[in-house]
Amino acid sequence: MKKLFLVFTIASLTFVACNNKTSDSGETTTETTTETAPAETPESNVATVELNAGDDMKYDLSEIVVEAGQTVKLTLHHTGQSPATTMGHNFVLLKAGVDFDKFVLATATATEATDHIPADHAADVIAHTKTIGGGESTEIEFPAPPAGTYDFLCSFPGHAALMKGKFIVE
Ligand SMILES: [Cu+2]
Repeated sequence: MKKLFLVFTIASLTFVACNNKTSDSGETTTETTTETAPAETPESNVATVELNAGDDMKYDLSEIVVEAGQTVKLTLHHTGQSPATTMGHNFVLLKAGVDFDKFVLATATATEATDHIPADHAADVIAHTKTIGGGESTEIEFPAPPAGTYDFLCSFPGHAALMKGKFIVE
């Protein structure tokens, strides 16, 4: 965004400079010397992750790999039709060292109000999406944690047995 603004500013300045020139000479040659700024390098610092889950209670990825230092832009798509109240899905990324089974056990009592994140385990979570139903999508953005292997899961009650995977930061 900043870059785009800068390009715009340069473009504006160029335009002003050209304008002065033409008014000096009195000519109205609209020579469009669009001095193109160097092409913007693709945002390699963003890891785009598309994660799907349907009514079959499965993610389509069991492993997500990103690079340290990247910003993770993760979109979760619920490709099924069931509502969030009966077949809700989310994406929860746990901190390193968190006891997976203990966390899952605690999700049994977590409610929709907290997106099925157990309140007393909120500190175990690096990032999570909201819980969505069939046909919905949700997106989150977070900085990749330090290099390592992390657990991710759907914390809707009973789902983590099938809906889980490894989030690897290289
Ligand atoms: Cu789920």
